[in-house]
Amino acid sequence: MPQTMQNNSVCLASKVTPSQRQLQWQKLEFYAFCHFGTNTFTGKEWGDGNAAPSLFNPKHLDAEQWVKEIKNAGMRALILTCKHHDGFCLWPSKFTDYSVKSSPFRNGQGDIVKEVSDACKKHGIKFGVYLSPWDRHEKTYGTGAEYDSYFVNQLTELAENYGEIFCFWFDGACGEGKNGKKQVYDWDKYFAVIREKQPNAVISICGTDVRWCGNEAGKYRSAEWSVVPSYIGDQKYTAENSQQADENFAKRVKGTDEDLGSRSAIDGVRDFIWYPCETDVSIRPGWFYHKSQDFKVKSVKKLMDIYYGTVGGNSAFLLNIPPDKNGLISKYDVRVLRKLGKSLRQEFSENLAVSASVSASSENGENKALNVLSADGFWQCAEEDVIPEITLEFAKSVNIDKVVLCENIETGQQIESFEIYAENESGFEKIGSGETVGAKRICRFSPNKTRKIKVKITSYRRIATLKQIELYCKS
Ligand code: FUL
Repeated sequence: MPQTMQNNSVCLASKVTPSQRQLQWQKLEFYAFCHFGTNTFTGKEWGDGNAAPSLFNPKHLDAEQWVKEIKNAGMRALILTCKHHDGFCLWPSKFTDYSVKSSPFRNGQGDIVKEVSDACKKHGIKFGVYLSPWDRHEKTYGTGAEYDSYFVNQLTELAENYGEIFCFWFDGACGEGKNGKKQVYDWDKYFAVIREKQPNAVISICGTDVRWCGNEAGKYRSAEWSVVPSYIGDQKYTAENSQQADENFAKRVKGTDEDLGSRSAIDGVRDFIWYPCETDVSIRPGWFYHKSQDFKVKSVKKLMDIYYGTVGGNSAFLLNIPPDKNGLISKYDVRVLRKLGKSLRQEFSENLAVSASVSASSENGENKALNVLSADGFWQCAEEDVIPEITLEFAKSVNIDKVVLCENIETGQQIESFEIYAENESGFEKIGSGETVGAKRICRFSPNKTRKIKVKITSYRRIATLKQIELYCKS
């Protein structure tokens, strides 16, 4: 244990670890959101629940096109808005007529949840469900128990009929305002259905497994902690910080606090949870497709920046790609997605670290330094090693422009600061540094020709581990 561990809160935080389902979810890293529904046809962002189902007619809907483009762009899952705030259901729910069954889509015989979940299965990506708790159409909304049963019935339909679901995403947004309907959600009841029927699924945002980053603008923290004070996991806290009115919320960068987990942020706190971050942002200004935004699709440069800041900054990246009125991802978005996929493949074409030899300032038992080169095991320094170092050495010099570090989060998140050095003719030169690592930290710099890369852990909590070190250079 390092000398720097003077504070009890830090010790408590360092002992918090993820659940199995959180560990599985963390591996997905980058996945898609698809906002689709009556708003796609009315041009709204928040439907009021009165749009006629007859408007809903995506004549060329092709879920495989969505999934192929999403997968090709490097994403590993897709979350569909099965029901947004307007209450319209993309599957023929038995509990309401406000759904695809009352629309001209496939003559009222269609089921978009089925088509999309089948396409995900066929192409090997995971499928997730967004079901808005706030419902502006359903008459029982605001009655308490009656609406809770309605919601549970819908959750049950989704959990039972569409195969494996990796995530249930509960939005905190509600625009009822002072004089609107008040529904006190029975979250425990909702969660119980999910745990029983889909035990491996994470419950996100107004849920216990995955935390909303606090904004919708793609803003990320420079130091992201997955261990945070427990009150942050309270659904009320999430709802209070969520969208309350149909205005330009997606542009607001100020969300919940900038620092949730550092020593000063947790000083005096005794209760902690493992509550890892997800950053959701739309490829367009709106969450739903609007033709007027065809020329406002985010650039590859912007998306890559968000990718590095989120996936490479201990957060998942949930990128919204809204299908258009035809039921297809539009050519404007496809163009960017294809370039994005190509860019990611070029940036991470070959992990150069695998041919290095590895040494460290210390090792702890079986947790050898060499383990950082493979998916199995991890490196852990000796207890008395205050500033542990690990060095990767090559027989011949290599060009490197990115270092990827992963902590062994199964034993908690511990690293508080690190530095990266590359050896050149005049010795070791510092090429990167940062605070947290967590599940993944990607450090970028201009290409360095070097035979040695050294990672120094300059501050950590209870134990210092690295599960993996990867090195890349753009091809
Ligand atoms: C917000 C909602 O109000 C938006 O419409 C969108 O669904 C976004 C992902 O979450 O809270």
